[in-house]
Amino acid sequence: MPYPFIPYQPKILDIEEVEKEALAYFNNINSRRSVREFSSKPVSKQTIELIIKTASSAPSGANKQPWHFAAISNAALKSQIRIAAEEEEQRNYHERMSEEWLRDLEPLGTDEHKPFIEIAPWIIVMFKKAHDIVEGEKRKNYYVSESAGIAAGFLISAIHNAGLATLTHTPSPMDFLGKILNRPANERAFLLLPVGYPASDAMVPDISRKPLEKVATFYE
Ligand code: IYR
Repeated sequence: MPYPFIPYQPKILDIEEVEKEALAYFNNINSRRSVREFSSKPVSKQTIELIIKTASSAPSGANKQPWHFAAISNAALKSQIRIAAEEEEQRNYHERMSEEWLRDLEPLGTDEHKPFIEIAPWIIVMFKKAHDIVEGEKRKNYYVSESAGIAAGFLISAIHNAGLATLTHTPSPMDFLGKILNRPANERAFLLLPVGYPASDAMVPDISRKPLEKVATFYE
């Protein structure tokens, strides 16, 4: 059965206004940095709900919205997650990662210690759903990684736009997150994102973005 179709009538801006908006959004998003040092200053649940609703408005294959967001402020759970994440990262940094990978990460100064998981007032664990279970039956999802990746992008931009900081942390393999959070088997943990204010003395590496000519080709 087709959906009923409804008019889509966003406010139409003229060319100059479009340019202005594009520039303002670029300036906003381009000031975002991945932050590893957080303040423990509280962030309201309402803010987290709005950020997740923004992420969940992302496009997805056949509009299946194949994701789930676990938002955790509970200190005991955050501590349990930190311990398990650091155990995986200990093995990643000291056994599993190749020399090339370690060399690539060295300038960023990352290591197996992840205090931000406990310090940030919230962590959001994003799960992707390979399939859904509807009334006990398996229903297919499509382009699951692409869809979840797009939603993660929306999530990160919503966090930044609200004046907060985050980091895409990947303590792989991440199966421990589904276990600790008691998630169903069709959900696979995908990213862990601490959310909060950056620490007042937070430092970030002085990296630069590739110039436009390196990342885009125009065919006019
Ligand atoms: N999962 C580790 C390692 C790591 C990997 C990449 I690629 C990064 O850009 C940063 C870290 C961690 O989260 O520390």
